[in-house]
Amino acid sequence: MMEHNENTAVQEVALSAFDYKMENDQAIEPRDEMPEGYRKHLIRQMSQHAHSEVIGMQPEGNWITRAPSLRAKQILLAKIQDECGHGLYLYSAAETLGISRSEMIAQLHSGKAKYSSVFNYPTLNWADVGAIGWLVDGAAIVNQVSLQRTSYGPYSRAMVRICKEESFHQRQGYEIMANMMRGTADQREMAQDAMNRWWWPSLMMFGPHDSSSPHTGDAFKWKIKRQSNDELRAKFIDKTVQQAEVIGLTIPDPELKWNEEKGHYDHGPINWAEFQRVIGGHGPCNTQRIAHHKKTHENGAWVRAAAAAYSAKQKSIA
Ligand code: FAQ
Repeated sequence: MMEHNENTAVQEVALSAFDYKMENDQAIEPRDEMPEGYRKHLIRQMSQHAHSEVIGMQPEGNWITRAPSLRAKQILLAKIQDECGHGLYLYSAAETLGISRSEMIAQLHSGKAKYSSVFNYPTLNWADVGAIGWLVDGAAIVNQVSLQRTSYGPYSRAMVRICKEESFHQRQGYEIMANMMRGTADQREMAQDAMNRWWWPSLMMFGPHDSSSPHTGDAFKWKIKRQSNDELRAKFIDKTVQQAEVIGLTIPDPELKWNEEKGHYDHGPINWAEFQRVIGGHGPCNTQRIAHHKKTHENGAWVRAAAAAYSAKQKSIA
Protein backbone atom coordinates (compact mmCIF):
# COMPACT_ATOMS: atom_id res chain seq x y z
CA MET A 1 0.00 0.00 0.00
CA MET A 2 2.81 2.28 1.06
CA GLU A 3 4.69 1.53 -2.17
CA HIS A 4 1.58 2.24 -4.26
CA ASN A 5 1.14 5.64 -2.63
CA GLU A 6 4.77 6.49 -3.21
CA ASN A 7 4.51 5.52 -6.89
CA THR A 8 1.40 7.61 -7.28
CA ALA A 9 3.17 10.55 -5.65
CA VAL A 10 6.17 10.16 -7.98
CA GLN A 11 3.82 10.09 -10.98
CA GLU A 12 1.98 13.17 -9.77
CA VAL A 13 5.23 15.09 -9.44
CA ALA A 14 6.29 13.97 -12.93
CA LEU A 15 2.97 14.98 -14.46
CA SER A 16 3.06 18.33 -12.76
CA ALA A 17 6.50 18.73 -14.35
CA PHE A 18 4.71 18.11 -17.68
CA ASP A 19 2.15 20.83 -16.85
CA TYR A 20 4.96 23.18 -15.84
CA LYS A 21 6.74 22.62 -19.16
CA MET A 22 3.48 23.13 -21.05
CA GLU A 23 2.73 26.37 -19.28
CA ASN A 24 6.24 27.67 -19.86
CA ASP A 25 6.42 26.63 -23.51
CA GLN A 26 9.24 24.17 -22.90
CA ALA A 27 9.59 21.16 -25.20
CA ILE A 28 8.44 17.77 -23.95
CA GLU A 29 11.19 15.20 -24.52
CA PRO A 30 10.97 11.40 -24.96
CA ARG A 31 12.01 10.54 -21.39
CA ASP A 32 9.59 12.98 -19.76
CA GLU A 33 6.44 11.65 -18.10
CA MET A 34 3.47 12.55 -20.26
CA PRO A 35 -0.25 11.90 -20.13
CA GLU A 36 -1.25 8.79 -22.07
CA GLY A 37 -3.63 10.86 -24.21
CA TYR A 38 -0.79 13.18 -25.26
CA ARG A 39 1.39 10.23 -26.26
CA LYS A 40 -1.41 8.58 -28.25
CA HIS A 41 -2.39 11.85 -29.95
CA LEU A 42 1.19 12.35 -31.12
CA ILE A 43 1.62 8.77 -32.31
CA ARG A 44 -1.56 9.14 -34.38
CA GLN A 45 -0.58 12.44 -35.94
CA MET A 46 3.14 11.79 -36.43
CA SER A 47 2.67 8.31 -37.88
CA GLN A 48 0.03 9.65 -40.29
CA HIS A 49 2.36 12.45 -41.22
CA ALA A 50 5.16 9.91 -41.91
CA HIS A 51 2.81 7.72 -43.98
CA SER A 52 1.82 10.80 -46.03
CA GLU A 53 5.43 11.53 -46.89
CA VAL A 54 6.03 7.96 -48.01
CA ILE A 55 2.75 7.40 -49.91
CA GLY A 56 3.24 10.89 -51.38
CA MET A 57 6.21 9.56 -53.35
CA GLN A 58 3.91 7.48 -55.56
CA PRO A 59 2.04 10.15 -57.57
CA GLU A 60 5.29 11.91 -58.44
CA GLY A 61 7.25 8.68 -58.94
CA ASN A 62 4.84 8.03 -61.78
CA TRP A 63 6.61 10.74 -63.80
CA ILE A 64 10.32 10.07 -63.17
CA THR A 65 10.75 8.10 -66.38
CA ARG A 66 8.78 10.67 -68.39
CA ALA A 67 10.30 13.93 -67.11
CA PRO A 68 10.74 16.32 -70.07
CA SER A 69 14.48 16.92 -69.57
CA LEU A 70 17.47 15.51 -67.71
CA ARG A 71 17.45 18.56 -65.43
CA ALA A 72 13.75 18.05 -64.59
CA LYS A 73 14.37 14.36 -63.94
CA GLN A 74 17.30 15.03 -61.59
CA ILE A 75 15.31 17.59 -59.63
CA LEU A 76 12.27 15.34 -59.37
CA LEU A 77 14.38 12.37 -58.24
CA ALA A 78 16.02 14.50 -55.55
CA LYS A 79 12.64 15.78 -54.37
CA ILE A 80 11.14 12.31 -54.11
CA GLN A 81 14.20 11.11 -52.24
CA ASP A 82 13.72 14.03 -49.82
CA GLU A 83 10.11 12.94 -49.16
CA CYS A 84 11.37 9.44 -48.35
CA GLY A 85 13.88 10.94 -45.93
CA HIS A 86 11.12 13.00 -44.28
CA GLY A 87 9.06 9.85 -43.80
CA LEU A 88 11.96 7.96 -42.20
CA TYR A 89 12.79 10.93 -39.99
CA LEU A 90 9.19 11.13 -38.80
CA TYR A 91 8.94 7.37 -38.20
CA SER A 92 12.06 7.63 -36.01
CA ALA A 93 10.60 10.59 -34.13
CA ALA A 94 7.34 8.66 -33.56
CA GLU A 95 9.32 5.62 -32.33
CA THR A 96 10.56 7.73 -29.40
CA LEU A 97 6.96 7.54 -28.13
CA GLY A 98 7.12 3.75 -27.76
CA ILE A 99 5.68 2.41 -31.01
CA SER A 100 7.74 0.43 -33.53
CA ARG A 101 8.01 1.15 -37.24
CA SER A 102 6.51 -2.27 -38.04
CA GLU A 103 3.45 -1.50 -35.88
CA MET A 104 2.98 1.81 -37.71
CA ILE A 105 3.26 0.11 -41.11
CA ALA A 106 0.77 -2.57 -40.01
CA GLN A 107 -1.69 0.20 -39.07
CA LEU A 108 -1.23 1.79 -42.49
CA HIS A 109 -1.87 -1.51 -44.23
CA SER A 110 -4.93 -2.37 -42.15
CA GLY A 111 -6.47 1.07 -42.77
CA LYS A 112 -6.31 2.04 -39.06
CA ALA A 113 -3.84 4.82 -39.83
CA LYS A 114 -4.59 7.39 -42.47
CA TYR A 115 -2.34 9.35 -44.81
CA SER A 116 -3.07 12.65 -46.49
CA SER A 117 -6.17 12.58 -48.69
CA VAL A 118 -4.36 14.51 -51.42
CA PHE A 119 -2.22 11.54 -52.44
CA ASN A 120 -5.27 9.59 -53.56
CA TYR A 121 -5.59 11.66 -56.73
CA PRO A 122 -3.86 10.64 -59.97
CA THR A 123 -1.03 12.47 -61.78
CA LEU A 124 -2.27 12.53 -65.37
CA ASN A 125 0.48 14.60 -66.98
CA TRP A 126 3.65 16.62 -66.32
CA ALA A 127 1.68 19.70 -65.26
CA ASP A 128 0.40 17.64 -62.32
CA VAL A 129 3.98 17.30 -61.08
CA GLY A 130 4.18 21.10 -61.13
CA ALA A 131 0.84 21.44 -59.35
CA ILE A 132 1.89 18.99 -56.62
CA GLY A 133 5.16 20.79 -55.96
CA TRP A 134 3.57 24.21 -55.95
CA LEU A 135 0.23 23.53 -54.26
CA VAL A 136 0.68 20.33 -52.23
CA ASP A 137 4.16 21.15 -50.95
CA GLY A 138 3.02 24.76 -50.57
CA ALA A 139 0.16 23.63 -48.32
CA ALA A 140 2.44 21.20 -46.47
CA ILE A 141 4.89 24.03 -45.71
CA VAL A 142 2.23 26.31 -44.24
CA ASN A 143 1.14 23.49 -41.93
CA GLN A 144 4.69 22.41 -41.08
CA VAL A 145 6.06 25.88 -40.38
CA SER A 146 3.37 26.13 -37.73
CA LEU A 147 4.33 22.68 -36.40
CA GLN A 148 7.92 23.85 -35.87
CA ARG A 149 6.54 25.23 -32.60
CA THR A 150 4.72 22.04 -31.63
CA SER A 151 5.30 20.98 -28.03
CA TYR A 152 7.01 17.60 -28.62
CA GLY A 153 10.76 18.19 -29.08
CA PRO A 154 11.58 15.46 -31.64
CA TYR A 155 8.57 16.43 -33.80
CA SER A 156 9.35 20.13 -33.66
CA ARG A 157 13.01 19.57 -34.56
CA ALA A 158 12.01 17.28 -37.43
CA MET A 159 9.79 20.06 -38.77
CA VAL A 160 12.60 22.63 -38.76
CA ARG A 161 14.75 20.38 -40.91
CA ILE A 162 11.92 19.23 -43.17
CA CYS A 163 10.68 22.77 -43.90
CA LYS A 164 14.07 23.76 -45.27
CA GLU A 165 13.75 21.09 -47.94
CA GLU A 166 10.04 21.64 -48.59
CA SER A 167 10.65 25.22 -49.66
CA PHE A 168 12.82 23.94 -52.54
CA HIS A 169 10.05 21.51 -53.47
CA GLN A 170 7.54 24.31 -53.63
CA ARG A 171 9.82 26.35 -55.88
CA GLN A 172 10.43 23.34 -58.12
CA GLY A 173 6.68 23.03 -58.69
CA TYR A 174 6.17 26.74 -59.19
CA GLU A 175 8.97 26.82 -61.75
CA ILE A 176 7.30 24.03 -63.76
CA MET A 177 3.98 25.90 -63.72
CA ALA A 178 5.62 29.25 -64.60
CA ASN A 179 7.49 27.65 -67.54
CA MET A 180 4.33 26.07 -68.85
CA MET A 181 2.48 29.38 -68.59
CA ARG A 182 5.21 30.94 -70.75
CA GLY A 183 4.82 28.16 -73.31
CA THR A 184 2.28 27.30 -76.01
CA ALA A 185 -1.50 27.60 -75.70
CA ASP A 186 -1.68 23.82 -75.14
CA GLN A 187 0.88 24.03 -72.32
CA ARG A 188 -1.02 26.88 -70.67
CA GLU A 189 -4.20 24.84 -70.90
CA MET A 190 -2.49 21.85 -69.30
CA ALA A 191 -1.22 24.01 -66.43
CA GLN A 192 -4.67 25.49 -65.84
CA ASP A 193 -6.29 22.05 -65.99
CA ALA A 194 -3.83 20.74 -63.36
CA MET A 195 -4.56 23.81 -61.21
CA ASN A 196 -8.30 23.10 -61.50
CA ARG A 197 -7.88 19.49 -60.39
CA TRP A 198 -5.40 20.07 -57.53
CA TRP A 199 -6.75 23.27 -55.95
CA TRP A 200 -9.59 21.78 -53.94
CA PRO A 201 -7.73 18.63 -52.80
CA SER A 202 -4.91 20.95 -51.61
CA LEU A 203 -7.37 22.92 -49.47
CA MET A 204 -8.66 19.64 -48.02
CA MET A 205 -5.14 18.79 -46.80
CA PHE A 206 -5.69 21.16 -43.86
CA GLY A 207 -8.46 18.91 -42.54
CA PRO A 208 -12.12 19.60 -41.72
CA HIS A 209 -13.37 23.03 -40.64
CA ASP A 210 -12.48 23.81 -37.03
CA SER A 211 -16.12 23.33 -36.01
CA SER A 212 -15.96 19.67 -37.13
CA SER A 213 -12.38 18.81 -36.19
CA PRO A 214 -12.57 16.37 -33.23
CA HIS A 215 -8.85 16.50 -32.37
CA THR A 216 -8.36 20.27 -32.37
CA GLY A 217 -9.43 20.75 -28.72
CA ASP A 218 -6.77 18.42 -27.27
CA ALA A 219 -4.24 19.56 -29.88
CA PHE A 220 -4.50 23.14 -28.63
CA LYS A 221 -4.59 22.16 -24.97
CA TRP A 222 -1.32 20.26 -25.41
CA LYS A 223 0.19 22.82 -27.81
CA ILE A 224 0.56 20.18 -30.49
CA LYS A 225 -1.25 22.49 -32.90
CA ARG A 226 -0.45 26.20 -32.70
CA GLN A 227 -2.89 27.26 -35.40
CA SER A 228 -6.18 25.71 -36.41
CA ASN A 229 -7.07 23.93 -39.66
CA ASP A 230 -9.05 26.95 -40.92
CA GLU A 231 -6.38 29.49 -39.92
CA LEU A 232 -3.70 27.59 -41.84
CA ARG A 233 -5.97 27.05 -44.84
CA ALA A 234 -6.62 30.81 -44.98
CA LYS A 235 -2.90 31.54 -44.81
CA PHE A 236 -2.24 29.16 -47.71
CA ILE A 237 -5.01 30.68 -49.85
CA ASP A 238 -3.80 34.24 -49.24
CA LYS A 239 -0.27 33.54 -50.38
CA THR A 240 -1.19 31.25 -53.28
CA VAL A 241 -3.68 33.63 -54.90
CA GLN A 242 -0.90 36.14 -55.43
CA GLN A 243 1.46 33.52 -56.84
CA ALA A 244 -1.21 32.34 -59.30
CA GLU A 245 -1.79 35.92 -60.47
CA VAL A 246 1.89 36.46 -61.19
CA ILE A 247 2.03 33.57 -63.68
CA GLY A 248 -1.48 34.07 -65.08
CA LEU A 249 -3.31 31.08 -63.58
CA THR A 250 -6.93 31.35 -62.45
CA ILE A 251 -8.00 29.90 -59.11
CA PRO A 252 -11.00 27.65 -59.87
CA ASP A 253 -13.27 29.27 -57.30
CA PRO A 254 -15.77 31.88 -58.52
CA GLU A 255 -16.56 32.82 -54.91
CA LEU A 256 -12.95 33.70 -54.04
CA LYS A 257 -12.99 37.29 -52.89
CA TRP A 258 -10.75 39.49 -50.72
CA ASN A 259 -12.44 40.27 -47.42
CA GLU A 260 -11.04 43.58 -46.18
CA GLU A 261 -12.54 43.20 -42.73
CA LYS A 262 -11.05 39.73 -42.06
CA GLY A 263 -7.82 40.46 -43.92
CA HIS A 264 -8.22 37.13 -45.78
CA TYR A 265 -9.82 35.78 -48.91
CA ASP A 266 -13.30 34.29 -48.60
CA HIS A 267 -13.62 31.08 -50.55
CA GLY A 268 -16.40 28.91 -51.93
CA PRO A 269 -17.64 25.74 -50.17
CA ILE A 270 -15.30 22.77 -49.94
CA ASN A 271 -16.77 19.43 -50.99
CA TRP A 272 -16.61 17.67 -47.63
CA ALA A 273 -18.57 14.67 -48.95
CA GLU A 274 -15.70 14.06 -51.38
CA PHE A 275 -13.16 14.53 -48.54
CA GLN A 276 -14.96 11.93 -46.40
CA ARG A 277 -15.12 9.52 -49.33
CA VAL A 278 -11.39 9.86 -49.93
CA ILE A 279 -10.32 9.50 -46.29
CA GLY A 280 -12.78 6.62 -45.98
CA GLY A 281 -10.73 4.71 -48.60
CA HIS A 282 -12.83 5.43 -51.69
CA GLY A 283 -10.82 8.08 -53.52
CA PRO A 284 -9.64 7.56 -57.10
CA CYS A 285 -6.31 5.91 -56.14
CA ASN A 286 -6.65 4.63 -52.53
CA THR A 287 -6.63 0.95 -53.47
CA GLN A 288 -3.71 1.39 -55.87
CA ARG A 289 -1.62 3.35 -53.33
CA ILE A 290 -1.96 0.81 -50.53
CA ALA A 291 -1.55 -2.20 -52.85
CA HIS A 292 1.69 -0.67 -54.17
CA HIS A 293 2.97 0.02 -50.65
CA LYS A 294 2.18 -3.54 -49.51
CA LYS A 295 3.88 -5.08 -52.53
CA THR A 296 6.99 -2.94 -52.13
CA HIS A 297 7.10 -3.62 -48.39
CA GLU A 298 6.91 -7.39 -49.00
CA ASN A 299 9.60 -7.19 -51.67
CA GLY A 300 11.84 -5.39 -49.20
CA ALA A 301 11.54 -8.11 -46.51
CA TRP A 302 14.95 -9.58 -47.44
CA VAL A 303 16.62 -6.17 -46.97
CA ARG A 304 15.18 -5.85 -43.46
CA ALA A 305 16.22 -9.44 -42.64
CA ALA A 306 19.74 -8.81 -43.96
CA ALA A 307 20.05 -5.55 -41.97
CA ALA A 308 18.87 -7.30 -38.78
CA ALA A 309 21.32 -10.19 -39.33
CA TYR A 310 24.18 -7.75 -39.95
CA SER A 311 23.32 -5.78 -36.83
CA ALA A 312 23.18 -8.99 -34.72
CA LYS A 313 26.57 -10.05 -36.13
CA GLN A 314 28.13 -6.66 -35.30
CA LYS A 315 26.80 -6.91 -31.73
CA SER A 316 28.18 -10.43 -31.29
CA ILE A 317 31.64 -9.28 -32.46
CA ALA A 318 31.66 -6.25 -30.13
N1 FAQ B 1 -6.19 13.56 -45.09
O1 FAQ B 1 -9.64 16.42 -35.97
P1 FAQ B 1 -8.88 16.58 -37.25
C1 FAQ B 1 3.22 16.40 -47.45
C2 FAQ B 1 -8.36 13.13 -40.52
S1 FAQ B 1 2.92 16.06 -45.83
C3 FAQ B 1 -6.48 12.45 -44.39
O2 FAQ B 1 -8.82 17.95 -37.84
P2 FAQ B 1 -6.05 16.68 -36.69
C4 FAQ B 1 4.61 16.44 -47.96
C5 FAQ B 1 -7.58 13.18 -39.21
O3 FAQ B 1 -6.39 12.42 -39.30
C6 FAQ B 1 1.16 16.05 -45.72
N2 FAQ B 1 -7.04 12.50 -43.17
O4 FAQ B 1 -7.42 15.96 -37.07
C7 FAQ B 1 4.64 15.94 -49.33
C8 FAQ B 1 -8.62 12.63 -38.26
O5 FAQ B 1 -8.73 11.22 -38.45
P3 FAQ B 1 -8.20 10.15 -37.32
C9 FAQ B 1 0.72 15.50 -44.44
C10 FAQ B 1 -7.29 13.71 -42.65
O6 FAQ B 1 -5.01 15.63 -36.63
C11 FAQ B 1 4.35 16.75 -50.39
C12 FAQ B 1 -9.92 13.21 -38.81
O7 FAQ B 1 -9.68 13.49 -40.18
N3 FAQ B 1 0.87 16.49 -43.41
O8 FAQ B 1 2.27 16.62 -48.10
C13 FAQ B 1 -6.99 14.89 -43.32
O9 FAQ B 1 -6.23 17.57 -35.52
C14 FAQ B 1 4.40 16.27 -51.70
C15 FAQ B 1 -10.36 14.46 -38.07
O10 FAQ B 1 -9.47 15.58 -38.35
C16 FAQ B 1 0.59 16.19 -42.14
O11 FAQ B 1 0.21 15.07 -41.84
C17 FAQ B 1 -6.42 14.79 -44.60
N4 FAQ B 1 -6.12 15.86 -45.33
O12 FAQ B 1 -5.75 17.64 -37.95
C18 FAQ B 1 4.99 14.61 -49.57
C19 FAQ B 1 0.79 17.30 -41.14
N5 FAQ B 1 -7.36 15.94 -42.54
O13 FAQ B 1 -6.72 10.40 -37.14
C20 FAQ B 1 5.05 14.12 -50.87
C21 FAQ B 1 0.58 16.85 -39.73
C22 FAQ B 1 -7.89 15.41 -41.42
O14 FAQ B 1 -8.98 10.43 -36.07
C23 FAQ B 1 4.76 14.96 -51.94
N6 FAQ B 1 -0.79 16.65 -39.42
N7 FAQ B 1 -7.85 14.07 -41.50
O15 FAQ B 1 -8.46 8.80 -37.92
C24 FAQ B 1 -1.64 17.64 -39.04
O16 FAQ B 1 -1.27 18.80 -38.98
C25 FAQ B 1 -3.03 17.26 -38.65
O17 FAQ B 1 -3.05 15.85 -38.38
C26 FAQ B 1 -4.11 17.60 -39.75
C27 FAQ B 1 -5.49 17.10 -39.23
C28 FAQ B 1 -4.17 19.09 -39.94
C29 FAQ B 1 -3.80 16.89 -41.06
